[in-house]
Amino acid sequence: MSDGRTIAIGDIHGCCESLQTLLAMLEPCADDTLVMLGDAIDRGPDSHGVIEQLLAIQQQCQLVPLLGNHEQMLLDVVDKRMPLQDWLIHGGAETLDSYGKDAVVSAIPEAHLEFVRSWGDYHEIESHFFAHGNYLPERRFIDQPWDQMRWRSLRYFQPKPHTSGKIAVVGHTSNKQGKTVNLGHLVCIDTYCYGGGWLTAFEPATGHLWQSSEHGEADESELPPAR
Ligand SMILES: [Mn+2]
Repeated sequence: MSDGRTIAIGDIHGCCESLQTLLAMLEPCADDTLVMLGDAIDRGPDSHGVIEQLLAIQQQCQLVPLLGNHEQMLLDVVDKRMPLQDWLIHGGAETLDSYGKDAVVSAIPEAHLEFVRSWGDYHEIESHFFAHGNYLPERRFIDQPWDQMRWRSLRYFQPKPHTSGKIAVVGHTSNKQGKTVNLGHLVCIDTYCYGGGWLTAFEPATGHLWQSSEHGEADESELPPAR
């Protein structure tokens, strides 16, 4: 067992500057585990740079990247399970732009695709579990329909506490005011970075929050009480 910290990072969505600022604040060391909650790519300015940073940070600490629905779309397009156009209109166009002017899907290096393919569905620790979007409260983690849960917004389905008793840490449902949401049994840290909000990191063990923005701002606070 490592004595390091476990810290979740919310939806990055191509916000490379914010990720850089956040990592500088966290100063993760070899014993620390960063759980990236998915949607690292799409919509924001530099998905290419984000993937490069995530690859690089693995030399510094433990990285547990989870698949978001946007990585799912990328892989579905690459594997020809989804029309390209469906991804492009959901922020995939910005991702391709970050790989070069007029870049096409084949411009994405195989190493990046293989990396994304290695990402997981969920991660759990003693007290909490981590997933991209949502979950079914009565199902065991290994039995969850993660392909669907990656897409399911908290706006339409607010799950009851998970049967395991563990607290959920999720992203996906962006809070347009840039605020974290604490329901007690669920914490959502998608704070709308690409839309002018924050990129948020959250340490479940302490409730500490680190936030950075595309404008170079940085902030630290504690998770507000459950509402
Ligand atoms: Mn999402």
